[in-house]
Amino acid sequence: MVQTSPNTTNQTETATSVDEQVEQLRRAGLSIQHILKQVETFPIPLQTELQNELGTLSTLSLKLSQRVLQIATFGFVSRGKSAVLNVLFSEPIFPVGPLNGETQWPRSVRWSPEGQASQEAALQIELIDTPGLDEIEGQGRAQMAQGIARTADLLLFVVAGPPTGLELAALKALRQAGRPLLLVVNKADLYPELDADQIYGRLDDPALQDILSPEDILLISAAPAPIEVRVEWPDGRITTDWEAPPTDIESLRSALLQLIHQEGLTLLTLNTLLQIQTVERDIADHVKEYEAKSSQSCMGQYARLKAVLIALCPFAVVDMGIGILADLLLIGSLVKLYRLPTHRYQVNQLWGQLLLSTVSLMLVEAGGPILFDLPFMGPVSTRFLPWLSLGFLQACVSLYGATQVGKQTQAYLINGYTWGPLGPSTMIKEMLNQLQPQALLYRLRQEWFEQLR
Ligand SMILES: Nc1nc2c(ncn2[C@@H]2O[C@H](COP(=O)(O)OP(=O)(O)O)[C@@H](O)[C@H]2O)c(=O)[nH]1
Ligand SMILES: [Mg+2]
Repeated sequence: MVQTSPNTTNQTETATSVDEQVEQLRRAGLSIQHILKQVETFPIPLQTELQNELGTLSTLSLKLSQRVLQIATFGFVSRGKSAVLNVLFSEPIFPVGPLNGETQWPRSVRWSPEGQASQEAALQIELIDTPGLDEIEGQGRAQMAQGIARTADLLLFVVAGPPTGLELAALKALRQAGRPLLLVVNKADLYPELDADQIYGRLDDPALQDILSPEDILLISAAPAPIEVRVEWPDGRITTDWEAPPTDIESLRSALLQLIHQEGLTLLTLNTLLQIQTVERDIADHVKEYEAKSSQSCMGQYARLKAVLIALCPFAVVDMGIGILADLLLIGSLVKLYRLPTHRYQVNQLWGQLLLSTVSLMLVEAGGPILFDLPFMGPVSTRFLPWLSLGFLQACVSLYGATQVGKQTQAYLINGYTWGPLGPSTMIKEMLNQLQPQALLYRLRQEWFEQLR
């Protein structure tokens, strides 16, 4: 939970020490290198298909090595998103104005907050300003917002005074990105009576109340409207003048500093790992597709060969031998093809599937002759049909068995990939288990656990 006191930025309050957080960040970097090395061993056409994924991985790798924590603003037009970032950055870097559309496209700037806890834990902060959600037309607006929200580490949703119904709907849509969120209520100078609890009360949606608590609702005035002041001159003249009251963003600044100090490294590492996990799943899907459409699809080849040999061979014991051998060869060649690290995860299901394939073949071998009342004597013409039927049944059962073994092996390999010692899922699970209930990230813990499969 974000507290607003600037004096509570104490690293020892977090469950994981700075050293551990730095180590987790380093391991996340290694996880990317590991995937890149694997992809290098893939056939060239497959590597070409993976250009987008490789591009994302190198961006993530750079983000980790430079330790860039991205904070993005979202909200409707003229709520003061640009003004808030300017005050944080202490320079008028983003255009601000009463006219709609001052900010036409997303822009970002690096911010180095003073007083970072230690050199070791220091982070670079990238502030990202976006156009108003209601400025860009339809599809483009949703895509732009979702695109930035999915990659940014922290989202600031800026409203001016109490959020409107449309703003709450947009906030809910943004929440789908599954990123930590703060609700920034700007222009508080115009609403002196407003407080965080009142606004929290307006979030009548459990999905929003789950992720936001009153402490995550920050009332600020980034560029308070000038107020009219009466000036009494020594000669008795009275005139009026306009004076801009001082900005008040202290609650936001201290909440951000606290978050950066206490959870910054974890936030960066965890968010990057979640993205690595998505990329890795995409890569696994590409490999699966590539394997399936390739004329040398080993799954198809082994399954067909197994079915033909078993259907043709009249000896039950030999059939069993062929069945087991073909399934084992299939597993072996898939392991080789995927070049994925094997891991004990799900290995029991894999052996279970192999056993099921073998037992079903055994049942057909034992029950088939009785089922078809196989004639061993008599003219060939009367023996042909029952034997053909048995062969067909054997072929179907072995084909089905091999396909199931193949699919289970694929699932096992892909899971082994992401659940290996350097796999993102393993690291995400470890980090989620270490989160403390008071952390902002803790609110998303359950959701992120559910994404692990
Ligand atoms: N009264 C008041 N006006 C503000 C405040 N912050 C920004 N504004 C004004 O709101 C208008 C829109 O600001 P801008 O930052 O361009 O909004 P954006 O479209 O959300 O980026 C500008 O005229 C600002 O001066 C504030 O705290 N109080
Ligand atoms: Mg703007």
